Amino acid sequence: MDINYHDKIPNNVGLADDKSLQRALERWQPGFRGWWTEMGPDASRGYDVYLRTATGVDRDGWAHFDYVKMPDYRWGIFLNPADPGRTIGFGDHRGEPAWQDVPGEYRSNLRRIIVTQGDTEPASVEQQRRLGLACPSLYDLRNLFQINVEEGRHLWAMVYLLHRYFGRDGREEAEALLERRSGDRDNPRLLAAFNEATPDWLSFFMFTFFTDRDGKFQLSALAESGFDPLARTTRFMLTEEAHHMYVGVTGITRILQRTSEVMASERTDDPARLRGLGVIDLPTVQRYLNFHFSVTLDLFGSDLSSNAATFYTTGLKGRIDESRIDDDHRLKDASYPVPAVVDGKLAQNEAPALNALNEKLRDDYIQDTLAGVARWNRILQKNGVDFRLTLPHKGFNRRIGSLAGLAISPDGRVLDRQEWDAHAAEWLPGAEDRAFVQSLMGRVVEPGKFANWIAPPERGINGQPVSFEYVRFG
Ligand code: BYC
Repeated sequence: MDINYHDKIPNNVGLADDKSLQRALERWQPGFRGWWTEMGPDASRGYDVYLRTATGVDRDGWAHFDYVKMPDYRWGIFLNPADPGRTIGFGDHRGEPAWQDVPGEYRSNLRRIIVTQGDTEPASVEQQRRLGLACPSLYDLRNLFQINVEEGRHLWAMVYLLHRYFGRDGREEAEALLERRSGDRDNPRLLAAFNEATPDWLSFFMFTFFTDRDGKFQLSALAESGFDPLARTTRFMLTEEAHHMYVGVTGITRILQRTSEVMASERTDDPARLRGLGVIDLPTVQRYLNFHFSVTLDLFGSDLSSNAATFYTTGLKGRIDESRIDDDHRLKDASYPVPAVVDGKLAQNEAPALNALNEKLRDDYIQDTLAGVARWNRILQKNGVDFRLTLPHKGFNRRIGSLAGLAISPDGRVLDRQEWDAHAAEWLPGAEDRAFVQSLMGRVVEPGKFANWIAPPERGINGQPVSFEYVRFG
Protein backbone atom coordinates (compact mmCIF):
# COMPACT_ATOMS: atom_id res chain seq x y z
CA MET A 1 0.00 0.00 0.00
CA ASP A 2 2.19 2.80 -1.27
CA ILE A 3 1.59 6.35 -0.28
CA ASN A 4 0.73 8.85 -2.98
CA TYR A 5 3.13 11.79 -2.58
CA HIS A 6 1.97 13.52 -5.77
CA ASP A 7 -1.17 14.93 -4.19
CA LYS A 8 -1.03 18.12 -2.15
CA ILE A 9 -1.84 15.93 0.87
CA PRO A 10 0.12 12.65 0.81
CA ASN A 11 -2.27 9.77 1.44
CA ASN A 12 -3.08 6.15 0.88
CA VAL A 13 -6.84 6.62 1.10
CA GLY A 14 -7.55 7.53 -2.55
CA LEU A 15 -8.18 11.17 -1.66
CA ALA A 16 -8.13 12.22 -5.34
CA ASP A 17 -11.29 10.14 -5.91
CA ASP A 18 -13.29 12.14 -3.37
CA LYS A 19 -13.07 15.72 -4.59
CA SER A 20 -15.21 17.37 -1.93
CA LEU A 21 -13.28 15.69 0.90
CA GLN A 22 -10.01 16.59 -0.81
CA ARG A 23 -11.10 20.23 -1.09
CA ALA A 24 -12.21 20.34 2.54
CA LEU A 25 -8.89 18.94 3.75
CA GLU A 26 -6.95 21.26 1.44
CA ARG A 27 -8.83 24.13 3.05
CA TRP A 28 -7.79 22.89 6.51
CA GLN A 29 -4.14 22.48 5.43
CA PRO A 30 -3.14 26.20 5.48
CA GLY A 31 -4.65 26.48 8.97
CA PHE A 32 -2.51 23.54 10.05
CA ARG A 33 0.60 25.13 8.52
CA GLY A 34 -0.24 28.41 10.24
CA TRP A 35 -0.60 26.58 13.55
CA TRP A 36 2.78 24.82 12.96
CA THR A 37 4.48 28.14 12.21
CA GLU A 38 3.03 29.73 15.32
CA MET A 39 3.14 26.80 17.76
CA GLY A 40 5.55 24.25 16.25
CA PRO A 41 9.23 23.99 17.26
CA ASP A 42 10.65 27.42 17.91
CA ALA A 43 13.23 28.82 15.48
CA SER A 44 13.37 25.63 13.40
CA ARG A 45 12.47 27.26 10.10
CA GLY A 46 15.05 26.55 7.42
CA TYR A 47 16.77 23.71 9.27
CA ASP A 48 17.54 20.55 7.31
CA VAL A 49 16.67 17.67 9.61
CA TYR A 50 17.51 14.01 9.04
CA LEU A 51 13.97 12.69 9.31
CA ARG A 52 12.17 9.45 8.71
CA THR A 53 9.20 9.75 6.39
CA ALA A 54 6.63 7.04 5.75
CA THR A 55 6.56 5.90 2.13
CA GLY A 56 4.27 2.93 2.78
CA VAL A 57 2.45 1.44 5.72
CA ASP A 58 4.22 -1.91 5.60
CA ARG A 59 7.54 -2.59 7.35
CA ASP A 60 9.73 -1.53 4.38
CA GLY A 61 7.80 1.70 4.06
CA TRP A 62 9.65 3.03 7.06
CA ALA A 63 13.07 2.81 5.47
CA HIS A 64 13.12 6.31 4.04
CA PHE A 65 15.47 8.70 5.86
CA ASP A 66 16.61 11.99 4.39
CA TYR A 67 17.16 15.67 5.13
CA VAL A 68 13.89 17.55 5.16
CA LYS A 69 13.46 21.28 5.61
CA MET A 70 11.33 21.61 8.72
CA PRO A 71 8.15 23.32 7.54
CA ASP A 72 8.27 21.31 4.27
CA TYR A 73 7.62 17.97 5.98
CA ARG A 74 4.89 16.11 4.06
CA TRP A 75 2.20 15.51 6.65
CA GLY A 76 -0.31 13.03 5.31
CA ILE A 77 -3.05 10.48 5.86
CA PHE A 78 -1.95 6.88 6.23
CA LEU A 79 -4.18 3.96 7.19
CA ASN A 80 -3.25 0.33 7.67
CA PRO A 81 -4.71 -1.95 4.97
CA ALA A 82 -8.30 -3.08 5.47
CA ASP A 83 -9.11 -6.63 6.48
CA PRO A 84 -12.33 -7.29 4.52
CA GLY A 85 -13.50 -10.05 6.88
CA ARG A 86 -12.93 -8.11 10.10
CA THR A 87 -15.64 -8.46 12.75
CA ILE A 88 -16.26 -6.51 15.96
CA GLY A 89 -14.45 -8.24 18.81
CA PHE A 90 -16.33 -7.12 21.94
CA GLY A 91 -19.47 -5.58 23.38
CA ASP A 92 -23.09 -5.93 22.25
CA HIS A 93 -22.09 -6.08 18.56
CA ARG A 94 -19.46 -8.78 18.98
CA GLY A 95 -19.26 -10.96 15.85
CA GLU A 96 -20.96 -8.44 13.53
CA PRO A 97 -18.97 -7.06 10.57
CA ALA A 98 -16.81 -4.05 11.56
CA TRP A 99 -18.45 -0.73 10.62
CA GLN A 100 -17.11 1.09 7.59
CA ASP A 101 -19.27 4.08 8.42
CA VAL A 102 -20.29 5.75 11.66
CA PRO A 103 -23.31 4.08 13.30
CA GLY A 104 -25.77 6.96 13.77
CA GLU A 105 -26.63 6.18 17.39
CA TYR A 106 -22.96 6.22 18.46
CA ARG A 107 -21.95 9.24 16.47
CA SER A 108 -21.42 11.73 19.27
CA ASN A 109 -19.45 9.33 21.50
CA LEU A 110 -17.24 8.36 18.61
CA ARG A 111 -16.62 11.97 17.70
CA ARG A 112 -15.78 12.75 21.31
CA ILE A 113 -13.18 9.96 21.44
CA ILE A 114 -11.58 11.07 18.16
CA VAL A 115 -11.52 14.71 19.24
CA THR A 116 -9.96 13.83 22.62
CA GLN A 117 -7.30 11.73 20.92
CA GLY A 118 -6.70 14.41 18.27
CA ASP A 119 -6.39 17.17 20.87
CA THR A 120 -3.41 15.55 22.60
CA GLU A 121 -1.28 15.56 19.44
CA PRO A 122 -0.92 19.31 18.78
CA ALA A 123 -0.90 19.82 22.56
CA SER A 124 2.34 17.86 22.92
CA VAL A 125 3.98 19.85 20.11
CA GLU A 126 2.99 23.06 21.89
CA GLN A 127 4.36 21.75 25.18
CA GLN A 128 7.70 20.92 23.56
CA ARG A 129 8.11 23.92 21.32
CA ARG A 130 10.99 25.60 23.13
CA LEU A 131 13.09 22.53 23.84
CA GLY A 132 15.10 22.80 20.64
CA LEU A 133 16.66 26.02 21.91
CA ALA A 134 18.30 24.05 24.74
CA CYS A 135 19.06 20.71 23.09
CA PRO A 136 21.83 18.55 24.62
CA SER A 137 23.04 17.42 21.16
CA LEU A 138 22.19 17.33 17.45
CA TYR A 139 21.13 13.70 17.88
CA ASP A 140 18.57 14.73 20.53
CA LEU A 141 17.44 17.74 18.52
CA ARG A 142 16.69 15.48 15.58
CA ASN A 143 14.71 13.07 17.76
CA LEU A 144 12.67 15.94 19.18
CA PHE A 145 11.82 17.15 15.68
CA GLN A 146 10.98 13.61 14.53
CA ILE A 147 8.53 13.28 17.40
CA ASN A 148 7.06 16.72 16.71
CA VAL A 149 6.38 16.07 13.02
CA GLU A 150 4.83 12.70 13.86
CA GLU A 151 2.53 14.23 16.46
CA GLY A 152 1.55 16.70 13.74
CA ARG A 153 0.79 13.73 11.50
CA HIS A 154 -1.27 12.11 14.23
CA LEU A 155 -3.37 15.25 14.27
CA TRP A 156 -3.87 14.78 10.51
CA ALA A 157 -4.93 11.18 11.18
CA MET A 158 -7.76 12.29 13.48
CA VAL A 159 -8.71 15.26 11.31
CA TYR A 160 -9.10 12.95 8.32
CA LEU A 161 -11.63 10.87 10.31
CA LEU A 162 -13.50 14.00 11.41
CA HIS A 163 -13.70 15.38 7.87
CA ARG A 164 -14.43 12.10 6.15
CA TYR A 165 -17.05 10.70 8.53
CA PHE A 166 -18.58 13.55 10.53
CA GLY A 167 -19.53 16.22 7.97
CA ARG A 168 -20.00 19.75 9.14
CA ASP A 169 -19.54 19.26 12.90
CA GLY A 170 -16.44 17.17 12.15
CA ARG A 171 -15.00 20.10 10.20
CA GLU A 172 -15.82 22.44 13.08
CA GLU A 173 -14.06 20.14 15.54
CA ALA A 174 -11.05 20.03 13.21
CA GLU A 175 -10.89 23.82 13.30
CA ALA A 176 -11.16 23.83 17.09
CA LEU A 177 -8.19 21.45 17.30
CA LEU A 178 -6.07 24.25 15.83
CA GLU A 179 -7.51 26.84 18.19
CA ARG A 180 -7.10 25.34 21.66
CA ARG A 181 -3.66 25.90 23.21
CA SER A 182 -1.77 23.92 25.82
CA GLY A 183 -1.87 25.74 29.14
CA ASP A 184 -4.16 28.53 27.88
CA ARG A 185 -6.47 29.77 30.62
CA ASP A 186 -9.40 30.52 28.34
CA ASN A 187 -9.06 27.79 25.71
CA PRO A 188 -6.91 24.97 27.11
CA ARG A 189 -6.30 21.49 25.73
CA LEU A 190 -8.87 18.90 26.87
CA LEU A 191 -6.86 16.65 29.20
CA ALA A 192 -4.97 17.96 32.19
CA ALA A 193 -1.51 16.45 31.49
CA PHE A 194 -1.47 18.24 28.14
CA ASN A 195 -1.73 21.61 29.84
CA GLU A 196 1.38 21.05 31.96
CA ALA A 197 4.65 22.63 30.83
CA THR A 198 7.50 20.55 29.38
CA PRO A 199 10.16 23.14 30.16
CA ASP A 200 13.36 21.05 30.13
CA TRP A 201 14.78 17.84 28.67
CA LEU A 202 14.42 15.82 31.86
CA SER A 203 10.67 16.58 31.66
CA PHE A 204 10.72 15.77 27.94
CA PHE A 205 12.25 12.32 28.44
CA MET A 206 9.86 11.59 31.31
CA PHE A 207 6.96 12.78 29.16
CA THR A 208 7.95 10.59 26.21
CA PHE A 209 8.45 7.63 28.53
CA PHE A 210 5.27 8.01 30.59
CA THR A 211 2.79 10.11 28.63
CA ASP A 212 3.55 8.78 25.15
CA ARG A 213 3.02 5.36 26.71
CA ASP A 214 -0.51 6.43 27.64
CA GLY A 215 -0.72 7.14 23.90
CA LYS A 216 0.32 3.57 23.21
CA PHE A 217 -2.33 2.19 25.55
CA GLN A 218 -5.18 4.43 24.41
CA LEU A 219 -4.32 3.87 20.74
CA SER A 220 -4.17 0.11 21.34
CA ALA A 221 -7.66 0.24 22.87
CA LEU A 222 -8.89 2.27 19.88
CA ALA A 223 -7.15 -0.13 17.48
CA GLU A 224 -9.78 -2.67 18.63
CA SER A 225 -12.64 -0.33 17.70
CA GLY A 226 -15.62 -1.67 15.77
CA PHE A 227 -15.38 1.50 13.66
CA ASP A 228 -12.86 0.14 11.19
CA PRO A 229 -11.35 3.41 9.89
CA LEU A 230 -10.42 4.34 13.49
CA ALA A 231 -8.88 0.90 14.07
CA ARG A 232 -6.83 1.09 10.87
CA THR A 233 -5.65 4.65 11.57
CA THR A 234 -4.58 3.97 15.13
CA ARG A 235 -2.75 0.77 14.14
CA PHE A 236 -0.48 2.81 11.92
CA MET A 237 -0.06 5.52 14.56
CA LEU A 238 1.17 2.87 16.99
CA THR A 239 4.18 2.09 14.78
CA GLU A 240 5.25 5.73 15.18
CA GLU A 241 4.54 5.86 18.91
CA ALA A 242 7.17 3.17 19.57
CA HIS A 243 10.02 5.53 18.62
CA HIS A 244 8.73 8.22 20.98
CA MET A 245 8.86 5.84 23.95
CA TYR A 246 12.33 4.69 22.83
CA VAL A 247 13.50 8.30 23.05
CA GLY A 248 12.10 8.49 26.58
CA VAL A 249 13.52 5.27 27.95
CA THR A 250 16.97 5.81 26.43
CA GLY A 251 17.01 9.51 27.36
CA ILE A 252 16.57 8.72 31.06
CA THR A 253 19.02 5.80 30.73
CA ARG A 254 21.67 8.18 29.41
CA ILE A 255 21.05 10.67 32.23
CA LEU A 256 21.44 7.87 34.80
CA GLN A 257 24.57 6.63 33.04
CA ARG A 258 26.18 10.07 33.20
CA THR A 259 25.19 10.75 36.82
CA SER A 260 26.45 7.37 37.98
CA GLU A 261 29.76 7.85 36.14
CA VAL A 262 30.29 11.10 38.03
CA MET A 263 29.15 9.50 41.31
CA ALA A 264 31.76 6.78 40.81
CA SER A 265 34.62 9.01 39.74
CA GLU A 266 33.99 11.58 42.52
CA ARG A 267 32.99 8.94 45.09
CA THR A 268 29.93 10.89 46.19
CA ASP A 269 26.18 10.57 46.35
CA ASP A 270 25.66 14.02 47.81
CA PRO A 271 23.01 15.76 45.65
CA ALA A 272 24.48 19.20 46.26
CA ARG A 273 27.95 18.10 45.15
CA LEU A 274 26.59 16.34 42.12
CA ARG A 275 24.63 19.40 41.17
CA GLY A 276 27.79 21.42 41.55
CA LEU A 277 29.45 19.03 39.11
CA GLY A 278 26.70 19.71 36.58
CA VAL A 279 24.83 16.41 36.62
CA ILE A 280 21.29 15.59 37.75
CA ASP A 281 21.20 13.97 41.21
CA LEU A 282 19.07 10.83 41.51
CA PRO A 283 16.53 12.15 44.07
CA THR A 284 15.68 14.86 41.53
CA VAL A 285 15.21 12.24 38.81
CA GLN A 286 12.90 10.34 41.21
CA ARG A 287 10.82 13.48 41.91
CA TYR A 288 10.36 14.13 38.18
CA LEU A 289 9.42 10.48 37.72
CA ASN A 290 6.81 10.77 40.52
CA PHE A 291 5.30 13.82 38.88
CA HIS A 292 5.08 12.49 35.33
CA PHE A 293 3.84 9.07 36.41
CA SER A 294 1.04 10.44 38.57
CA VAL A 295 -0.07 13.09 36.09
CA THR A 296 -0.16 10.44 33.36
CA LEU A 297 -2.20 8.02 35.50
CA ASP A 298 -4.94 10.65 35.55
CA LEU A 299 -5.15 10.45 31.76
CA PHE A 300 -6.87 7.09 32.04
CA GLY A 301 -9.96 8.79 33.53
CA SER A 302 -12.02 7.86 36.60
CA ASP A 303 -11.67 4.36 38.03
CA LEU A 304 -15.44 4.00 37.76
CA SER A 305 -16.68 5.45 34.50
CA SER A 306 -20.03 5.01 32.81
CA ASN A 307 -18.43 6.54 29.69
CA ALA A 308 -15.90 3.72 29.58
CA ALA A 309 -18.68 1.14 30.01
CA THR A 310 -20.68 2.69 27.17
CA PHE A 311 -17.65 2.95 24.86
CA TYR A 312 -17.01 -0.77 25.38
CA THR A 313 -20.58 -2.05 25.23
CA THR A 314 -21.22 -0.15 22.02
CA GLY A 315 -18.05 -1.46 20.38
CA LEU A 316 -16.20 1.87 20.13
CA LYS A 317 -13.19 1.26 22.41
CA GLY A 318 -11.90 -2.16 23.47
CA ARG A 319 -9.29 -3.49 25.83
CA ILE A 320 -5.66 -3.77 24.86
CA ASP A 321 -5.11 -7.05 22.94
CA GLU A 322 -8.83 -7.82 23.18
CA SER A 323 -8.64 -10.96 21.03
CA ARG A 324 -5.99 -12.51 23.28
CA ILE A 325 -8.12 -12.19 26.42
CA ASP A 326 -9.93 -15.39 27.35
CA ASP A 327 -13.41 -14.28 28.47
CA ASP A 328 -16.81 -13.50 26.96
CA HIS A 329 -15.76 -10.03 25.65
CA ARG A 330 -19.04 -8.60 26.94
CA LEU A 331 -18.20 -8.37 30.66
CA LYS A 332 -21.78 -7.98 31.86
CA ASP A 333 -21.27 -10.37 34.79
CA ALA A 334 -17.59 -9.75 35.48
CA SER A 335 -16.04 -7.68 38.25
CA TYR A 336 -12.72 -5.88 38.69
CA PRO A 337 -11.00 -4.44 41.79
CA VAL A 338 -10.90 -0.66 42.07
CA PRO A 339 -9.14 1.37 44.78
CA ALA A 340 -11.01 2.69 47.80
CA VAL A 341 -10.17 4.12 51.21
CA VAL A 342 -11.64 2.10 54.10
CA ASP A 343 -11.04 3.17 57.74
CA GLY A 344 -8.29 5.53 56.65
CA LYS A 345 -6.40 2.83 54.74
CA LEU A 346 -6.15 2.01 51.06
CA ALA A 347 -8.23 -1.00 50.11
CA GLN A 348 -9.97 -2.44 47.07
CA ASN A 349 -13.64 -2.81 46.15
CA GLU A 350 -14.96 -5.22 43.56
CA ALA A 351 -16.81 -3.18 40.93
CA PRO A 352 -18.62 -4.09 37.71
CA ALA A 353 -15.83 -4.79 35.19
CA LEU A 354 -17.54 -2.69 32.53
CA ASN A 355 -17.41 0.43 34.67
CA ALA A 356 -13.85 -0.33 35.76
CA LEU A 357 -12.34 -0.44 32.27
CA ASN A 358 -10.34 2.75 32.78
CA GLU A 359 -8.82 1.20 35.90
CA LYS A 360 -8.01 -2.02 34.03
CA LEU A 361 -6.20 -0.08 31.29
CA ARG A 362 -4.38 1.97 33.96
CA ASP A 363 -3.24 -1.25 35.68
CA ASP A 364 -2.03 -2.70 32.35
CA TYR A 365 -0.12 0.52 31.78
CA ILE A 366 1.52 0.38 35.21
CA GLN A 367 2.77 -3.14 34.45
CA ASP A 368 4.34 -1.87 31.23
CA THR A 369 6.11 1.04 32.93
CA LEU A 370 7.67 -1.32 35.49
CA ALA A 371 9.84 -2.87 32.78
CA GLY A 372 11.31 0.53 31.89
CA VAL A 373 12.06 1.36 35.50
CA ALA A 374 13.78 -2.03 35.91
CA ARG A 375 15.94 -1.20 32.89
CA TRP A 376 16.95 2.11 34.48
CA ASN A 377 17.82 0.38 37.73
CA ARG A 378 20.07 -2.07 35.90
CA ILE A 379 22.19 0.91 34.78
CA LEU A 380 22.51 2.06 38.38
CA GLN A 381 23.34 -1.43 39.54
CA LYS A 382 25.92 -1.93 36.78
CA ASN A 383 27.64 1.27 37.82
CA GLY A 384 27.72 0.26 41.48
CA VAL A 385 25.20 2.86 42.62
CA ASP A 386 22.97 1.87 45.59
CA PHE A 387 20.04 4.15 44.71
CA ARG A 388 17.00 2.55 42.99
CA LEU A 389 14.18 4.37 41.19
CA THR A 390 10.66 3.25 42.08
CA LEU A 391 7.17 3.91 40.79
CA PRO A 392 5.04 5.66 43.41
CA HIS A 393 1.75 4.07 44.50
CA LYS A 394 -1.02 4.65 41.98
CA GLY A 395 -2.89 6.79 44.49
CA PHE A 396 -0.02 9.26 44.83
CA ASN A 397 -0.73 12.84 43.68
CA ARG A 398 -3.93 12.01 41.81
CA ARG A 399 -6.43 14.60 40.53
CA ILE A 400 -8.92 12.30 38.75
CA GLY A 401 -10.87 9.32 40.11
CA SER A 402 -11.80 8.11 43.59
CA LEU A 403 -8.32 8.81 45.01
CA ALA A 404 -8.28 12.39 43.70
CA GLY A 405 -7.21 14.94 46.24
CA LEU A 406 -6.29 12.41 48.93
CA ALA A 407 -2.87 12.75 50.52
CA ILE A 408 -1.25 9.41 49.66
CA SER A 409 2.48 8.87 50.10
CA PRO A 410 4.59 7.25 47.35
CA ASP A 411 4.60 4.03 49.41
CA GLY A 412 0.79 4.01 49.59
CA ARG A 413 -0.09 5.34 53.05
CA VAL A 414 -3.05 7.68 53.52
CA LEU A 415 -1.67 10.75 55.29
CA ASP A 416 -3.16 13.79 56.91
CA ARG A 417 -2.54 17.14 55.26
CA GLN A 418 0.13 18.16 57.72
CA GLU A 419 2.19 15.07 57.07
CA TRP A 420 1.78 15.48 53.33
CA ASP A 421 2.87 19.12 53.49
CA ALA A 422 5.91 18.17 55.53
CA HIS A 423 7.11 15.74 52.86
CA ALA A 424 5.75 17.00 49.55
CA ALA A 425 9.05 18.66 48.64
CA GLU A 426 10.82 15.28 48.93
CA TRP A 427 8.33 13.68 46.58
CA LEU A 428 7.52 16.22 43.89
CA PRO A 429 9.83 18.58 42.00
CA GLY A 430 9.80 22.05 43.50
CA ALA A 431 10.79 25.43 42.14
CA GLU A 432 14.39 24.88 43.18
CA ASP A 433 14.62 21.52 41.39
CA ARG A 434 13.14 23.00 38.26
CA ALA A 435 15.47 25.99 38.38
CA PHE A 436 18.47 23.70 38.80
CA VAL A 437 17.48 21.46 35.87
CA GLN A 438 16.78 24.56 33.81
CA SER A 439 20.25 25.91 34.63
CA LEU A 440 21.78 22.86 32.88
CA MET A 441 19.90 23.43 29.67
CA GLY A 442 22.43 24.94 27.28
CA ARG A 443 22.36 24.44 23.53
CA VAL A 444 24.89 21.89 22.26
CA VAL A 445 24.91 21.68 18.46
CA GLU A 446 28.43 20.61 17.51
CA PRO A 447 28.19 17.17 15.81
CA GLY A 448 29.21 14.39 18.23
CA LYS A 449 29.19 16.67 21.31
CA PHE A 450 26.84 16.15 24.25
CA ALA A 451 25.83 18.27 27.22
CA ASN A 452 27.68 17.37 30.41
CA TRP A 453 24.56 15.99 32.15
CA ILE A 454 23.77 13.26 29.62
CA ALA A 455 25.80 10.36 28.15
CA PRO A 456 25.89 9.82 24.37
CA PRO A 457 23.53 7.16 23.03
CA GLU A 458 24.85 3.69 22.28
CA ARG A 459 24.09 4.05 18.58
CA GLY A 460 22.97 6.66 16.09
CA ILE A 461 19.84 6.85 13.94
CA ASN A 462 19.43 4.54 10.92
CA GLY A 463 22.95 3.14 11.24
CA GLN A 464 24.55 6.59 11.15
CA PRO A 465 27.34 7.37 13.61
CA VAL A 466 26.47 9.21 16.82
CA SER A 467 28.55 12.14 15.52
CA PHE A 468 26.48 12.42 12.32
CA GLU A 469 25.24 15.89 11.42
CA TYR A 470 21.59 15.12 12.17
CA VAL A 471 20.53 18.73 11.79
CA ARG A 472 22.02 21.30 9.41
CA PHE A 473 21.28 24.89 10.18
CA GLY A 474 20.30 27.06 7.24
N1 BYC B 1 -8.08 15.69 32.34
O1 BYC B 1 -15.77 9.15 32.81
P1 BYC B 1 -14.41 9.75 32.95
C1 BYC B 1 -1.58 10.47 23.38
C2 BYC B 1 -13.05 14.23 32.18
S1 BYC B 1 -2.25 10.24 24.93
C3 BYC B 1 -9.20 16.44 32.26
O2 BYC B 1 -13.50 9.17 33.92
P2 BYC B 1 -13.72 8.84 30.43
C4 BYC B 1 -0.33 11.26 23.29
C5 BYC B 1 -13.82 13.49 31.11
O3 BYC B 1 -13.65 14.11 29.83
C6 BYC B 1 -3.77 9.36 24.64
N2 BYC B 1 -10.45 15.93 32.21
O4 BYC B 1 -13.71 9.84 31.58
C7 BYC B 1 0.66 11.14 24.25
C8 BYC B 1 -15.24 13.60 31.62
O5 BYC B 1 -15.74 14.90 31.35
P3 BYC B 1 -17.32 15.20 31.21
C9 BYC B 1 -4.96 10.26 24.37
C10 BYC B 1 -10.58 14.59 32.27
O6 BYC B 1 -14.44 9.54 29.36
C11 BYC B 1 1.80 11.94 24.16
C12 BYC B 1 -15.08 13.52 33.13
O7 BYC B 1 -13.74 13.92 33.39
N3 BYC B 1 -6.09 9.50 23.95
O8 BYC B 1 -2.08 9.99 22.44
O9 BYC B 1 -14.08 7.48 30.82
C13 BYC B 1 1.96 12.80 23.12
C14 BYC B 1 -15.39 12.14 33.67
O10 BYC B 1 -14.41 11.28 33.15
C15 BYC B 1 -9.46 13.75 32.34
C16 BYC B 1 -7.16 9.24 24.71
O11 BYC B 1 -7.28 9.69 25.82
C17 BYC B 1 -8.16 14.35 32.39
N4 BYC B 1 -7.03 13.62 32.49
O12 BYC B 1 -12.14 8.71 30.20
C18 BYC B 1 0.97 12.93 22.16
C19 BYC B 1 -8.24 8.35 24.11
N5 BYC B 1 -9.91 12.47 32.39
O13 BYC B 1 -17.85 14.33 30.13
C20 BYC B 1 -0.17 12.14 22.23
C21 BYC B 1 -9.57 8.97 24.00
C22 BYC B 1 -11.24 12.52 32.34
O14 BYC B 1 -17.89 14.87 32.55
N6 BYC B 1 -10.13 9.38 25.28
N7 BYC B 1 -11.66 13.79 32.25
O15 BYC B 1 -17.33 16.67 30.86
C23 BYC B 1 -10.79 8.56 26.13
O16 BYC B 1 -10.91 7.38 25.88
C24 BYC B 1 -11.41 9.15 27.38
O17 BYC B 1 -11.83 10.43 27.08
C25 BYC B 1 -10.47 9.22 28.60
C26 BYC B 1 -11.33 9.71 29.81
C27 BYC B 1 -9.86 7.87 28.89
C28 BYC B 1 -9.38 10.24 28.44
